[in-house]
Amino acid sequence: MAIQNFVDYVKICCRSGKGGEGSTHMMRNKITSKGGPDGGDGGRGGHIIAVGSSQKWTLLHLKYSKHVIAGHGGRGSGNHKHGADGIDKIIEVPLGSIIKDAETGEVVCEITEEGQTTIVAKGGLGGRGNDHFKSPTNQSPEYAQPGQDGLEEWKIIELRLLGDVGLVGFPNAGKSTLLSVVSAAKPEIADYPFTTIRPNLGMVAYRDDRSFVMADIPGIIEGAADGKGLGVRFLRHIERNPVLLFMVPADADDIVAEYRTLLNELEKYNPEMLAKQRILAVSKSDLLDDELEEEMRAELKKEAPNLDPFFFSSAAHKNIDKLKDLIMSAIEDANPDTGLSKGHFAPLPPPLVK
Ligand SMILES: Nc1nc2c(ncn2[C@@H]2O[C@H](COP(=O)(O)OP(=O)(O)O)[C@@H](O)[C@H]2O)c(=O)[nH]1
Ligand SMILES: [Mg+2]
Repeated sequence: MAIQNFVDYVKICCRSGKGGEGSTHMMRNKITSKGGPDGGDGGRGGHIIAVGSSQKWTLLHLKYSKHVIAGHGGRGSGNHKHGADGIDKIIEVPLGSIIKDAETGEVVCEITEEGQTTIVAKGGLGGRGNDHFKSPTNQSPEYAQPGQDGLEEWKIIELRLLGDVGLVGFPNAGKSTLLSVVSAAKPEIADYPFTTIRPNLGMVAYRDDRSFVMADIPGIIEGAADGKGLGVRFLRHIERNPVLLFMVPADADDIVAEYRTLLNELEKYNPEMLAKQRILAVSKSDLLDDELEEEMRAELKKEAPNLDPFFFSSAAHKNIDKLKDLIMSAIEDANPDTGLSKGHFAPLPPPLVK
């Protein structure tokens, strides 16, 4: 999938249908020349309805349809005939979509399940026909209600991938490599920053037929939370992951400082991110021999006694199983009631086509 096709944010104008007007018809036929009112009600205007679909992976299909418009309700007619309801407009959204009001930022709904439906903009009510307005003093009202106007509202749809553990690190930390080693996902990997230009999810098989979902997002760069670079756009994808795995490569100049910068960026983006379970891991530990690793541990301990970073190497497959244990127990700690992840398992995106 090309980058520009991975659309995870759209702003659309939802216009629901106007209700049909009620009829002011009076009954007339061969034997009744001056019958009473028999005008039917107008039909309701069409709704704009969002439906969750596991067949959609992005919001691309909504990117070029800025205006989403539902049909108007039909007018009522004689003989108490109800007007037809306006045609609803259905928009399919991927699981993990969040719909917000563009003006207030208020969350309208969050779609996480296949077939889940929500009315995003309600159609106007149909007007009532003259029959409803009969009274002892006015037996043949020539009045009927007009239909209620539809709504015109801007909505934002955001896609957040759902996973259990999110990888956080600068570009080149080895995030995508780790995902490719522990899951069947095939993320882009290369020795230059910003290889990963869209998020990747991988299902990681664990012991006893259990599994968790790992989310690899493009690397965070300093200033990401202020909107610099690619980083911030993707932070929302790990906003709901209960566990974050921070990765700093063994050849970093200053591991503790890098970790603090990452924390800082996350906090600037959303302070709640720091309430999650965190693991700090030093990746690419194959670059260190045992002696050097010990030295580094001792130094880190001196500098930040509480950090206790975990060393692993995807390339040498060193400590990978232990890392999985660590992640799984963090997921369990995050969701103590069930012992299982509360993160919904989002469908995996289709394989990359380059
Ligand atoms: N020596 C070593 N290199 C690694 C390891 N993991 C990843 N790399 C290399 O580091 C570079 C960046 O890796 P990548 O997974 O794309 O990093 P990302 O930007 O964090 O996703 C690539 O050249 C990888 O081959 C590792 O465990 N050891
Ligand atoms: Mg990557």
